[in-house]
Order: sequence, then C-alpha cells, then structure tokens
Amino acid sequence: MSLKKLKTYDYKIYVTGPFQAGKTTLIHTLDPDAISVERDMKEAYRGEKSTTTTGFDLGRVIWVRKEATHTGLIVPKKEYNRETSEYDGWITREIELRGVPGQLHFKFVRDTMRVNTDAVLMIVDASDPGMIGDASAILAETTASFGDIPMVAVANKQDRDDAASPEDIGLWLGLPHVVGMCARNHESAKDALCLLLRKLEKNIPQQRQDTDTMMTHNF
Ligand SMILES: Nc1nc2c(ncn2[C@@H]2O[C@H](COP(=O)(O)OP(=O)(O)OP(=O)(O)O)[C@@H](O)[C@H]2O)c(=O)[nH]1
Ligand SMILES: [Mg+2]
Repeated sequence: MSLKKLKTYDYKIYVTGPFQAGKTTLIHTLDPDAISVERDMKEAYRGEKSTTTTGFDLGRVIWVRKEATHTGLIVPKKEYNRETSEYDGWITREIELRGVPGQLHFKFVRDTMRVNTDAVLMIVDASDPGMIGDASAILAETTASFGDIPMVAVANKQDRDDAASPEDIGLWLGLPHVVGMCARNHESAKDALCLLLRKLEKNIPQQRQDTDTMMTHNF
C-alpha cells in the first residue's frame, strides 16, 4: 500500500497556542469523539479545575458546503458517516484537527506534530494578559517553523467579562488580524475554523484540490 493511501484526510490543521488557551476545548466542541492525551492539573488554574495536554488532541471533522463560495458546516466525522446521504452533491473535505500542548517546555512534542500540516490555528486566551509573553513565544516558534503557511489567530474566551478584544490581542502580538471566539460554542468554533479553511483553499490551485480529493476518496 502506498503512503498516499494511508492519508485519511484532505487537510491537516495544527492547533497551537499557550497553556490553557482553549485548544483542547475547541477540538472537542467540533468533534465530541476527539481523543486527547492529557492529565488532570494538580491545582486549579485561574479558579478552574482543568486538564492540560501532555501529548496531543486528535479530532476528525468534515467540512461540507453546497457551493465553493459558502462558509459551510463542520460535521463530526462519525455523524457524517451515519448521515452521508444527506450530503449527496455537497462539496466535502475531510479535516484532521491536531492539537498540541501549550506548556512551553513541551516544544519537542509540538515539533513532532508539525509534519504534513496544511494550515495553523493559533489560539490565545484573551482574558489572561499574563500569558501574552508565552503567546508571543509560541507565535515566534510557529512562524519560524512553518514559514509562510495559512494561519488564523484567535482571541478565545470572548464570553468572559475580562476578555480583551481581538484588536487588542492583535496589537499585543503584532498581528494585523485577530478574530474573536468562544471555543465552548460550536457556531463560534466553526466560524474560526471555516475562516482558516477558506484562507487555505485560496492558496491551493483548483487542480490540486481536485486531484487530492480523488486520491483520498478513490479507495
Ligand atoms: N470561559 C471560557 N472558558 C474556556 C473557553 N475555552 C476553554 N475554556 C476553559 O479554559 C480551560 C483550558 O482549556 P483547554 O481547552 O484545556 O486549553 P488548552 O489550550 O488545550 O490548554 P493546554 O493543553 O494546557 O495547552 C478549561 O477550563 C476550559 O474549560 C471559552 O471559550 N470560554
Ligand atoms: Mg490542551
């Protein structure tokens, strides 16, 4: 079997950002069957008892659109497989969501997860200004390792009263465009991912998109 046939997705999205930003939450909001290698935290962080990723998150979703110009929907892969006939005639792309640990000392894990990435979602906790230094470090690591790759930066936790605006997060990180999100909310998480996917497709010539789809679905 050729390596190409082992590829089970059309696009691989690398989800990065500092400690407790909301990466694992986003992936589980979009795919309730996502798997995560994580551990309970010994102490509550900013009043919340949480887990932290020590390995990775892996989610599988399908991006479905009636027309290429539509934003479309994000459907968990298991749900899509049960209801495939509902999407007859729709444009479908299979997406692998790969989340990485945000703790800075897990850089070696983030490095091993980069292979074959098509686009990057960078998540920052907009309600935690104390993490902006770590966010800058992760952003520098990401741009240095991926170079010119489609990326969307997200100011998460916009549901909190103490969240900074996406514009402020953009100013602090030196990024021209940052979007707001609440990773616990499906519509909001979907909008952020679809923005990235549309940016990614703009970068890929139509011919390659068609060939990739044939390769992944013809077996
Ligand atoms: N209020 C609010 N809390 C959120 C949101 N997204 C995530 N959280 C909370 O933030 C905490 C950390 O979320 P995770 O998704 O585990 O963060 P992470 O980026 O995967 O963190 P690491 O694995 O430690 O790098 C958890 O308590 C989540 O419930 C959000 O949009 N709003
Ligand atoms: Mg995590």
